[in-house]
Amino acid sequence: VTPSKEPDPAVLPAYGCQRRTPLAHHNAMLTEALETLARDAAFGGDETRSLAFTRAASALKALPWRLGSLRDLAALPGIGKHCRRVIQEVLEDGSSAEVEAVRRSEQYRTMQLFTGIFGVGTRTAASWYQEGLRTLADLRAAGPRLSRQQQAGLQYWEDLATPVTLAEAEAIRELVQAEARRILPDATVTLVGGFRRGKPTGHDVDLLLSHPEEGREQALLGPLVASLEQQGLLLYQQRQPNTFGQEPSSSSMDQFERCFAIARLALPGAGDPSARRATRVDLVVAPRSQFAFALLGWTGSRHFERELRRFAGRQRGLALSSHGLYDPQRVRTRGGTLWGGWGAPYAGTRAALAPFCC
Ligand code: 8DG
Ligand code: MN
Ligand code: MN
Repeated sequence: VTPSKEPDPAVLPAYGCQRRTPLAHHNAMLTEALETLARDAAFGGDETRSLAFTRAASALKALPWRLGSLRDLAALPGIGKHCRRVIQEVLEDGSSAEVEAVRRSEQYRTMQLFTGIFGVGTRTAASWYQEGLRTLADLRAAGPRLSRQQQAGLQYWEDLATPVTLAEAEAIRELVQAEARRILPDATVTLVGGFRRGKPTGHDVDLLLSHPEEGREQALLGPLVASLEQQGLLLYQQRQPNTFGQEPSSSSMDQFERCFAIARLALPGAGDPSARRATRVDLVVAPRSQFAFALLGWTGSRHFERELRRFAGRQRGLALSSHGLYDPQRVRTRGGTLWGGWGAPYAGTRAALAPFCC
């Protein structure tokens, strides 16, 4: 059945979290063009502009037919002038001169390369670009200025640039769960991130760890990482403690205990048992009371999460994070400031912030 091409304003709700956004959709040429501009704007530090391009691309992914004319844009929420122009160009000429120029530019290509390295964010990549660095060889020559994390990212760059398959991710989950259960028999290990959204490949393996008994999960990550390390399964690991309810966090990161690691694992199906590959693994630990929110928050996509939080705030007057869903009105000040990890402060204590539901 060919879907109707008649624009229907009711087809697409305003928030990304209210729509189905399938991986395989009908407007890949347009979304790739817009996402190139979104990345380029983010590389230049313009988050607002980047978000406008991302929003337009997100809406197009949810469109149940191939966009044939600008008239169809009536069905899409929030397409600004600049996006319209790019879409028109692609529709008429098959490509956008602006997008093609970005794709060819040395700055964009270098930023893509540098921000693709484990441990390298936009600002670091931009400062390296400003200094005239262009290649991985340039970075290797600049060795001493790299953090331990960046050195590992550079050292295993080739392996880490190879997509992780679902089979590999499942194998890693099994291995981590077996190890976790040796430490705590009822520990749970859940595959989250892109794989939980049904993606067949990913850039890393995101694992959410928990335990049915509140508090027991605190005794998990330390021994787990130590044991994996002892077995020679980790090439790099960097642990961070849980800071929920303790210190203000201005970043959009949540405050769970975690470990960013590079694992060294046998490839499933590889005949040679010594065939091992470096794979990025994120281990996150959530207490049972926050598990549902952590599961939701770590499933992504980043844009879906952003939209979900925007919807919660604007449409429901609630604050959503990977730790809970709160009514800011009901949060009483009993000293201390609690930050939910999404950038907005809420006064109150940990106890006063019991989530609505789990
Ligand atoms: P990919 O690895 O397949 O490329 O994509 P992904 O799985 O969607 O992206 P990711 O970078 O691995 O992040 C997984 C999800 O975890 C993402 O939707 C955002 C979410 N997330 C949080 N908190 C944090 C955090 O503190 N850091 C990171 N990197 N991601 C977080 O909820
Ligand atoms: Mn991931
Ligand atoms: Mn990750």
